[in-house]
Amino acid sequence: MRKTALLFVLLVVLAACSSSGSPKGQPVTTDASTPSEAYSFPAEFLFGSATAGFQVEKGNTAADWWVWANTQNRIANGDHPDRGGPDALAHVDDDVALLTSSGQRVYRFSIEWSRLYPTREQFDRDEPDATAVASYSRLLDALSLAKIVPMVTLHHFASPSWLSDPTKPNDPEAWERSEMGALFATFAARVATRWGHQVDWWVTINEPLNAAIGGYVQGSFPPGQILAIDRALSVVKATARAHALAYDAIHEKDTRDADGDGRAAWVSPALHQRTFHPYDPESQADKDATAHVQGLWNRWFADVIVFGNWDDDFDGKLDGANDRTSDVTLRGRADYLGFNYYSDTLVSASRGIVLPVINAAIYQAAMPTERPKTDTRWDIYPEGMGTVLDELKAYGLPLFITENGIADAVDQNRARFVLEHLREVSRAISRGADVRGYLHWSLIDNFEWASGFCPRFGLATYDPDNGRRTERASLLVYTRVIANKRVEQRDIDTLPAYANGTTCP
Ligand code: IFM
Repeated sequence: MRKTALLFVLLVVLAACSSSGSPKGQPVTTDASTPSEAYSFPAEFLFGSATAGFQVEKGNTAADWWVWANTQNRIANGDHPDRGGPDALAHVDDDVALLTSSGQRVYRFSIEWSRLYPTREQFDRDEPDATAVASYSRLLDALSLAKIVPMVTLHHFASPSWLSDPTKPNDPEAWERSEMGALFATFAARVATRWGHQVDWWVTINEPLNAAIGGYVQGSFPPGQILAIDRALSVVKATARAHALAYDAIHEKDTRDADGDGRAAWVSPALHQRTFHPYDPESQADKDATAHVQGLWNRWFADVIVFGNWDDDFDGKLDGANDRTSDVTLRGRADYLGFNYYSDTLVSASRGIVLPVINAAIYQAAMPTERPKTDTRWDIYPEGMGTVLDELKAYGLPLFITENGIADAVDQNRARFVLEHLREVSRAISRGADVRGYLHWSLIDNFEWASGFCPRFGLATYDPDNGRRTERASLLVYTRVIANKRVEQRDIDTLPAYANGTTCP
């Protein structure tokens, strides 16, 4: 980290140490001369961080992503999850120590289907891999001992290779297989049966739309298809149905209230919410396209699982022959809405690759805006956090920010990024959003899918030779927010302005 940035971070920490309590959202005076606006959080608000199994574990040879990572040219720089990752299952105590020392009270991670059941035979006989069971039990026990609330994801992009064979891209694999949803629900039921006494917070499927786009539109995820729009849409539909099945399965099996809040299971997908703006703000066609894409991206899935409203042709209306409203097999399948927020999107009706069905081209990186960029060239846009919270508030459910973070290898922007996004969360709470928690992505640097190890999202990093963890300076800033349960405007003002990140593929 640069010396000047380190100095600023130290100043922030010292300033935070000297601050005093204030009512929510009220300006406070922390010393005689310097008034500072404070953005506070409810006492029970859960601060934490998130990871995902395939991104932090090693040796998951039964995952489709492992096969994919072994395929030439699929991962940037020839990276491979087994060469140089944080090896989380071998460093449970180290990671729990990171959580504990920073005061984090919730940790989201995934229990990997393919690690638990590496073969179809083991799945059919319900004979989970003993080492995998022991590893996840050890993690859950360590979290329980440290009084850290676990949030378990059941599908985070990776599928068992016995259900998803990336070497057969033209066959229906993974969510395209008719049996996948029911098998996923069986898996969910088994995990809930085994660990439900320790887990109340469940994420069924992570970012179902991103997985479909990655696999069938951009070709960066298995099965590597490009512009296969119909297949992408059928995958989105399959994941919505699979979520509903898994929701029911978890509720049937997890009847034990681990944290004593009166509810045994809180179940949601982790949606990926974004803000959207017209590429050309003067163009009516771009504005119309933006409204359409925003509705599909931010609301299609939530409308299905909350209201049972099924927009089969993705036209943004419920008037088609196969559209349905209030479908009892789908509605009411969310106890909270978990969502990931990272950045903004530009939408054009005519410029670039106009995709069928949505009739628009979308831009999410290296956008021609004035905003500062992350290492992955995403816009830094904290205001968007407030926008998506206001949008989701309309569903009338508790909200949980299941991911928010920044690729920032030199940690020059992360402290400001965390504070400014949390300021928006606090403001949204003041406007009436029922936000239960915030998870930073990520606890530790990890394998960023097709981009390999270049993007560094961690509050902490690690030595690839021995796995030793090192906290980044921004984690100290997050630690102070957690301790004080508030963000001070003065702390934000003390930090250096954002600098554009270095480029990762
Ligand atoms: O690393 C990913 C994660 O797996 C899903 N949400 C976005 C993160 C950053 O790209």
